[in-house]
Amino acid sequence: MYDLIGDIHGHAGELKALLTQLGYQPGHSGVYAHPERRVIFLGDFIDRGPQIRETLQIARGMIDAGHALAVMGNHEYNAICFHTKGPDGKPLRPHTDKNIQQHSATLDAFRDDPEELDEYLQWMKQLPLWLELDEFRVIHACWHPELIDRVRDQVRGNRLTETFLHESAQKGAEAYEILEILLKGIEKQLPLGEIFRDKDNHVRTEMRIQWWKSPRGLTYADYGLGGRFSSKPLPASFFDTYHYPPEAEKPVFIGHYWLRGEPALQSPSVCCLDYSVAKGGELVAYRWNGEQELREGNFVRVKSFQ
Ligand SMILES: [Mn+2]
Repeated sequence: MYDLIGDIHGHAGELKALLTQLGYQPGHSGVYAHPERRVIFLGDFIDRGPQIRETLQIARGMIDAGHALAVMGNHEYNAICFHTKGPDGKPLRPHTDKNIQQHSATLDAFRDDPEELDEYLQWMKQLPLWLELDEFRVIHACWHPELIDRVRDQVRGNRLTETFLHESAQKGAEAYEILEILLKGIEKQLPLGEIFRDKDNHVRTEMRIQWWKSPRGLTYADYGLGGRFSSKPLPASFFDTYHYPPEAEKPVFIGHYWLRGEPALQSPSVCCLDYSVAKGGELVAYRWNGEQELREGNFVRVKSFQ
């Protein structure tokens, strides 16, 4: 049986508290383990938080010892690109002020040991982009069967190859567009004149969407994520947008969306476990006991120590 754990972002204290609450205990080697259960981490181990090295140490220790699995988050992907040079000698992710700032907590955490960071980056590179188990699916931001098939065809599996990584860093390339969706979610361009303000009050013309809902009959407010949207109905041009059916044969677990408040299912078949521990929220797990129908009673939570 599995316990799925959402985005940690360097909050190792909360991670240890959550593991303890779930019945995992550190063994002789200090690796957390449970006699009957394994953890699945949903990605985004790094950036933002105060204990990034310890978070990586705990997660990697559990994975290496067979007590956990994990998928890659967009922060791991960004870090890999930040520290990998292209054929022109420039980093795949430009070292702009914004990109440095987003990654600064991790850079600071490894300031005195760049070799250790290097080793973790190699480890991050081989994290699967998704997991398909017999009973459920796991991905950081968006389960999209057609795009997953395309990646699988190109990389012959579920992990980044050097070729795919380099292609994915070229804006506009197929690999770029695919990884954007799988690791960051689906964004839709709004019709002309339709704008909204995000949480930082910036005017935006693209809306991140709730891909677990069919857009037909919904308003912008029903369908958008991460902002205050109008209560006007969505235009017909949105109706053919991909959605994961609520009656899908397998549930999907995701992280990524900085949710707040009382944990709840996104749909009968989609469960997001990112409750913003790095912004004063909670670190949340879903305790999966073999059920095909997800239950809201199965969330386990630890409040942010901030
Ligand atoms: Mn994320």
